[in-house]
Amino acid sequence: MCTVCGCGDGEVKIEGGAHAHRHVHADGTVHEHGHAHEYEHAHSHDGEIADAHGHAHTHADGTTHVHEHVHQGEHAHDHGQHHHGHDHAHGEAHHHGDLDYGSGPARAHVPGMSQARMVQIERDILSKNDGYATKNRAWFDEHGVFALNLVSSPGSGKTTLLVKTIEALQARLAIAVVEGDQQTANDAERIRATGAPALQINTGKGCHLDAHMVGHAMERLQPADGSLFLIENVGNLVCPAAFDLGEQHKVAILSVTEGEDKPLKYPDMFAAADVMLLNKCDLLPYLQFDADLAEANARRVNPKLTVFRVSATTGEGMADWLAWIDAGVATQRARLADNVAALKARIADLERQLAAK
Ligand SMILES: Nc1nc2c(ncn2[C@@H]2O[C@H](COP(=O)(O)OP(=O)(O)O)[C@@H](O)[C@H]2O)c(=O)[nH]1
Ligand SMILES: [Mg+2]
Repeated sequence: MCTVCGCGDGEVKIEGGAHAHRHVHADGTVHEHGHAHEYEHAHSHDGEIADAHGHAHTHADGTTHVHEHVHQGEHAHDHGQHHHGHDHAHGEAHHHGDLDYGSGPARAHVPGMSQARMVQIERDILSKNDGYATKNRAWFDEHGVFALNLVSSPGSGKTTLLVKTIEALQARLAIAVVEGDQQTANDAERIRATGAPALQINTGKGCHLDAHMVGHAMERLQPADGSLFLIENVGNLVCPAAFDLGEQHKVAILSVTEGEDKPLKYPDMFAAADVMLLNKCDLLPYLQFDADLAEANARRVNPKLTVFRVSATTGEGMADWLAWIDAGVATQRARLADNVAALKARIADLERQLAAK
C-alpha cells in the first residue's frame, strides 16, 4: 500500500485557478495556500519519510531479519547478500520458496525501513486523512448529498459507467463529478460533455485520491443540496482502498476481462467496497470468464457485498444500479429534510424566547 512510501507529495494539481487561497473546514480549521504556478496546489500532505535506519523482514515462516543501518545518503545494502531465497521450508501458503512480504505488522516492505516505522507513518497519514474524510462526510450529511467513490483498475469502465449513469439520471437529479487521474483532464472532459459539472484532480506520482483533495474539489464544485456526488478514483486496485474520502459507499468495478480471482488477489479493495459492479457483461459470450465464480470470490472477501452485473455499453443491468442510487439519494434527502425541520424548530424556539423577553 502506498501509505508506506507517502507518495504523491507536492505533485497534486486541481483544475480551476491559480491564486493564493484560504479555506475554512467545517470544524473551523483554516488552511492557507500560496499557489506559485498555475493550478499548482502547493501545500504538502503529511507523510514525510525521513530516516532509513533499520528494517526488519518477517518471512512467512516467522523468521525475522533485523538490519540496522546508520548510513547517511545512499542505502547500499545488497539484497542478494541477505539471502532472501531461503532454502528451508516457508509457511503453509508458500511451499515453493515463494516470498511473502505482506506478513508482519505493516503488511508491506520498504527497503531500509522498519515495520514499526512503516506502521507509524501509515497511522499518521491515515489519521490525517480520516480527519478530512469526517469533515467531508459531515458536510455531505448536512446537505443531504449522496456521495460515491468509484474504485477499480484502469480500464474497467468507470468513466463510461459514470457517463451512462449521468445520462440516465441528470433530468431529475443534480450531479457533480470529481475525476482522479495521474495526468490529463480527459475524463473530466468526457463527463463535461454530458453537461454535468466535473473537476479533474491530477495526482502526479500519487496513486489515489485523498480526503483533503476531495474537500478542495467540493469547495470548487459546490454540490447542490440533495444531489449526487460521484468520485472516480485513480485507476488502481490497491491504494484507494485505504483512503476514506467521506463518501457514503465505495463502489468497486470489476470488468469481465480482468479474471475471476481479482477479489482474492486484491482483497482490501473488495472488503472496503459496499457494492461491486461486474462490468462489460456484454463480452461474456466471447470470454472464458465465470461470473458466478467472480461473484463468489468477491463474497468470500466481503459477504455483505451488493453485486450488480452490468454492461455500460449496452445498458444491460443498469436499471438495478440506478435504482440503488435512487434509494441512496432518497435516504440522504430524508436526512436533509430532518436537518431542515430541526433548524426550523430551533428558529421557532429562539423566536419564542425573543418574544418572551
Ligand atoms: N465491451 C464493453 N466495453 C466497455 C464497457 N464499459 C467500458 N468499456 C470500454 O472499456 C474501455 C475503458 O473504459 P473507461 O470508461 O475509460 O474505463 P476507466 O479507466 O475505468 O475509466 C473503453 O474502451 C470503454 O469503451 C462495457 O460495458 N462493455
Ligand atoms: Mg476513467
